[in-house]
Amino acid sequence: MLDVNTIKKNILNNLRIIIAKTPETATDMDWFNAIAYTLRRCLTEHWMASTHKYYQQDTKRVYYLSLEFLMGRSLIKSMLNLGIYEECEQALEQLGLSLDELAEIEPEPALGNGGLGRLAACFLDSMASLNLPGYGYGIRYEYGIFQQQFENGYQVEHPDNWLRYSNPWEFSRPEVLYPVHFGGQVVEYQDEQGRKGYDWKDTEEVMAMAYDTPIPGYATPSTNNLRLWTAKASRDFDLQYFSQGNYIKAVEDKNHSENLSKVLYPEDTHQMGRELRLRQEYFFVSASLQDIIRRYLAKHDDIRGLPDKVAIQLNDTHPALAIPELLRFLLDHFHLSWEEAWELTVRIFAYTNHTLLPEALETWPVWLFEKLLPRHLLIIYKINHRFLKDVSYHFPGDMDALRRMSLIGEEGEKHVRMSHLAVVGSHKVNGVAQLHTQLMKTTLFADFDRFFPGRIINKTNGITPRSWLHQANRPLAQLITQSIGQAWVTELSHLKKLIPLADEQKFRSEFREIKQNNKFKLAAFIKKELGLEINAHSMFDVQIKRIHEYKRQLLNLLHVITRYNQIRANPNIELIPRTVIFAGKAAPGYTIAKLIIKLINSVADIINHDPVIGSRLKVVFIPNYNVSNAMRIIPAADLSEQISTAGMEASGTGNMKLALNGALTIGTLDGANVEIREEVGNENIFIFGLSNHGVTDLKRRGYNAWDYYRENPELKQVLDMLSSGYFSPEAPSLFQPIIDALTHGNFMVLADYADYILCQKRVDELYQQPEEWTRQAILNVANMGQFSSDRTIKEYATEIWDVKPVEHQGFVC
Ligand code: 26W
Repeated sequence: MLDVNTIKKNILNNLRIIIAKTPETATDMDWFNAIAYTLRRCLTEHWMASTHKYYQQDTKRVYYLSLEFLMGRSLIKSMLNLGIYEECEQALEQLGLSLDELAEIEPEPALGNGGLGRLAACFLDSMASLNLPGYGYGIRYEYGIFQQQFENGYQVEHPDNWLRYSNPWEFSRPEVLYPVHFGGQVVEYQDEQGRKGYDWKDTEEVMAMAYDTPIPGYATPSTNNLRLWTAKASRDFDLQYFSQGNYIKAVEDKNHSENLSKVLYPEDTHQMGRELRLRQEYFFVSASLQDIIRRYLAKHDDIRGLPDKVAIQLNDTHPALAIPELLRFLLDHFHLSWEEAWELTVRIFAYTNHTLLPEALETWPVWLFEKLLPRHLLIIYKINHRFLKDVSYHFPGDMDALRRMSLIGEEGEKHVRMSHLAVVGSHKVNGVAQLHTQLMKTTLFADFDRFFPGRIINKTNGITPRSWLHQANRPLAQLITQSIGQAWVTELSHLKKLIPLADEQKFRSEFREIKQNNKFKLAAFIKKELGLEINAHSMFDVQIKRIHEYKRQLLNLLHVITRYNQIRANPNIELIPRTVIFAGKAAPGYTIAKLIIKLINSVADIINHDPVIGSRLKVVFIPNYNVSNAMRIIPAADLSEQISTAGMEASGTGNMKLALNGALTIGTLDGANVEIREEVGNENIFIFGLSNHGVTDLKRRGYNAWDYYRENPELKQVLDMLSSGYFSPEAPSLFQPIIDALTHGNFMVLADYADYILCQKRVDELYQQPEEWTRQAILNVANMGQFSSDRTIKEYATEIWDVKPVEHQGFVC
């Protein structure tokens, strides 16, 4: 294990030898890199030992294919996982450096939009920590999710050039290079034995080059690999123009191919149908499969054994092209029969669904497939043909079932339904929370559940306690460790031992003091970044997530305005002071979501400057929500807003992070909230609003928003203020589209308003009793064991992947 002196020596050495600077001339970035290289050396030792072990033991491996990985920063995480955080802190102190300040230098790799990408990062952490041989595969986008700034209250997107100062955690692998083909045509031929075959030719070629990032487990030498692909122009391609003497054209085309991995698409929950996106999907899937098969064949000669050594998880449908791509390899390169190839494929793949929203379901026009991936289209047709034959055999005469279940949709322009492809080509399909899975089985995939009984299963999401408590909330982590030992970091169910402590006054006051300190820290950050003074003793009421109508930031805002009106109507009213904190990005093309941001900022502007209101109510929108900001905000939250329209949030994972850090939840019975309530008990959570059944019923009966408007004077007042331009005096009709969305929309905001306001009253009442509030907050922490991603990953490993942990020897360094 590294001691303080060795760490110091290594840092100084790295500064000289790798960075070529002296301590006198080193910038903060230089110091950061020198420290990163010190840690990296140790990570690499473990990494190579792990890789060696996997080869030696010829273990089955799992490959997590995801177009998004929201990893967050690595510096502190590496120190904690290696168990040398204190040593590093001391070493830096002796060098006259501050770890906290240097950690802020690291650009955050933000290669994801939100929940789906962050889940992938938590899963990688759990796989490594559980000693499972799990590899991530994705794209090394040159630009991650855009950086959000506000100009005049409007969201403005800026490019996220995260690689500008190079990235000390990655290893480029110029030798790991695969060709990926697009376009061309398919020619049918017969071989000498008279068997039919297909030749995909005249294609354009792009090269995929690997970059590897070690993923260390916690308190184990087990270290896995995240392999991200970058697009490189193919040599062949260049030569064609060079040989014609057209140098400039050759260079232009090089750019064209390399654009493939340029930028992450910033839409979640809205499929845009852009050609470049489909190219990205195929690019990373094809390179990953070539790599997986190469690794397998290095040790085995019979491709038929592949499912014994390989499990592939599809993170949503974005990598679903892996199914026809594997079939193509097996058929066209290994010349297996269709039956054999299909059997292997289904045994290898499993698919996770993350959303039921129809606008988020991926479909691609058949013409685009024909143009980019003609061989894959033929394969998909064949899968479909055989599948529908089976369906008509099992459901004779049910023509409508055939239409509904087909991999090809015929409404409008003919399109490939990626979710149907993923369901048919996988042996297991999972939802991400109980309610979500149940809805998958009864609505979106009802036909498939009948046809493939037992294929659709639930795997409730989880979060890694290493990032979301041990790292993000060091003081609380320390208090917990002092009280119940440190086993909770890898066995989160141990938190149950905190239950009796909730009744001890001393523990409660220590717990409360930590929360208060976290709030002071967040208040200082807000002051520094936004110049806004907030009352750190007020209730921190937090809603942090992508801006989306179904997540209902607007419902939260209607409550804020209602409170504002209450204070204005009765300036001496004694109300629990609140600071309502928002953070989240809107997709650049999602007009109404962007207007919601503007509205929050406009409301904040009026409320925060109203002298009548004082410190009783403040609204803060923290810009550029990302993993680093989440780690600042979550430990300071008192109240967690999880208020989506019931049935619409697949799971949510922010709900788990906030509860794990001692916030109480106000929420609807949606996603994992349902299970959080089961764990913490109905008396320790604020549930309000329509249930999923309530929503469906109301939709069936007909939802008339204006009824709620007419019948509720408080609501009427709020909506009238919005439509009369109270919050936008310079442009009175600015927020009219929001009124329209609220009154015509599908999200039942007004139907839940009254109950939400009542529920918020109960929140206030409880907050007035700090001892009882703290007791409930502790019980929330104590009962979050279920939501560790370790639990989730163990379930995947046994019920879907059939992979087992690998024994490791002790730490190498
Ligand atoms: C094709 C455009 C697109 C891109 C991303 C559509 C949909 C997505 C994701 C599936 C959206 C997403 O991140 N879903 C979230 O997944 C989390 C992890 O399972 C859940 O906790 C969230 O409830 C769900 O919204």
